[in-house]
Amino acid sequence: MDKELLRVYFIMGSNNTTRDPLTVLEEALQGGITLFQFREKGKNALKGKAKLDLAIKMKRLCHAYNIPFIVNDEVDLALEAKADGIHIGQDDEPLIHVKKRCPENWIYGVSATNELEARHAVQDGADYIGVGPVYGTNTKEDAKQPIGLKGIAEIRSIAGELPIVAIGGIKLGHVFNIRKAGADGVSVISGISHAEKVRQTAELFCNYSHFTASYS
Ligand code: TZP
Ligand code: MG
Repeated sequence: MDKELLRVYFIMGSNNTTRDPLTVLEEALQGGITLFQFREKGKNALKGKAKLDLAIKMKRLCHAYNIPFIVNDEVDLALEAKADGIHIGQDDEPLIHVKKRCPENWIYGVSATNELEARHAVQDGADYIGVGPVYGTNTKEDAKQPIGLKGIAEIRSIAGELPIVAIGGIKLGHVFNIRKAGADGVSVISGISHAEKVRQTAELFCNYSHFTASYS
């Protein structure tokens, strides 16, 4: 995959905002996010048809802005919504199984917290690795201990040329150091979805991440 897609990877489900999730997504798209992941889980998450309907609406919105639409964890939902890719965690169906029942041209992302998990993701043919949590986060209830910038740098050296994106507690002020530590971009939930001005905040994440890339 083109690692530029990871520059500002926005992730959201309906419970990551008190506003209309489609409005929030559209503002983030207007701000220039480069990839989107639908992550509908946790308290008050939608189920069944309501979840699929929102996924399809979000995919259409992403496509109107030429941005790929990725689904978190749920392979069947990703297939039904005709997504562009899937992101799986360490507790989900293994990547090699997932790849057998999904299109070859999809984007396949895997989460890794340490070097061993990163090594497996590379061996299993991930297109990118989501690395974290880098900082503390309130968004994911079962988040592991933060790995910091050092954790990013360690996984960068394992991943070789494979694109990596940092996740977990990322705010605008972190972007420079995260890129310097070797990540190709930032994955952000609350830093964008809870922002008072979503479009402007997404735009700033894009500018900061772009600036760091050209500086380093
Ligand atoms: N995986 C590791 S941390 C995290 C996920 C899904 C949550 C990130 O959310 P936020 O609000 O950007 O800290
Ligand atoms: Mg998962």
